[in-house]
Amino acid sequence: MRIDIITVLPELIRSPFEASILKRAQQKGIAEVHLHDLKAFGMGKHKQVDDYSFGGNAGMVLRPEPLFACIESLQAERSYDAIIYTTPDGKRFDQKDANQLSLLGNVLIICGHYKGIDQRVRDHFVTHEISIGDYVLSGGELAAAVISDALIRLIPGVLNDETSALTDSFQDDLLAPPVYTRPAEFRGMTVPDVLTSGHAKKIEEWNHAQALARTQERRPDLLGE
Ligand code: 6GU
Repeated sequence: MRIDIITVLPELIRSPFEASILKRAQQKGIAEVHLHDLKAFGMGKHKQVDDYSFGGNAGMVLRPEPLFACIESLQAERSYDAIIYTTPDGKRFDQKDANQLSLLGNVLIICGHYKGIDQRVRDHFVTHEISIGDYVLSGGELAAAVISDALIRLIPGVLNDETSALTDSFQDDLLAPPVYTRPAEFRGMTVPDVLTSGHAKKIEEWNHAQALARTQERRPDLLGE
């Protein structure tokens, strides 16, 4: 998978791609992430990328010319299976979206900023408008990093058996059960006996019951209630 990200603040999201799982995925050649500074396509000697919105709504909007120029220069190199725009008024991102998008080859993410981007860019290019939750961020960059992480970790070969995505919360519409590691007793607090019993079937049943109870308690909406 290749992810291209268009942003006015590339420095804001460089580091997540330079550590841990996302770094290793790129080193293994399984994923590539490329950041593109929109200011390189800015207008005039000040490389302007934004302007006041028509109609008087306070706040700056990214102008169409730099975005069209940037997107078209990327499209000249490859075609995109999805062009995502990160925006709080988009569809709320969930694990099903991540699973589907993780199967794609070339993904372009346009980071919203200020009051957003000119609607003509959305109408002309964007295939997916995505929000990562019901709260407002200063810009779409952190959302783009979140989405990229969620996609890349699902690509076969990125995670090993111990970190397998198959046991993630949400993969079966259940939250993950509690987990324990050594020592079996710490400051008088013990690990549930079943987990140290070596009885695989009983452990699986316990995990499922715990996952169900936790989901019931915290996220009954996932159980359709
Ligand atoms: Cl994608 N962008 C911004 N600016 N805020 C958000 C968001 C995106 N998702 C939730 N809040």
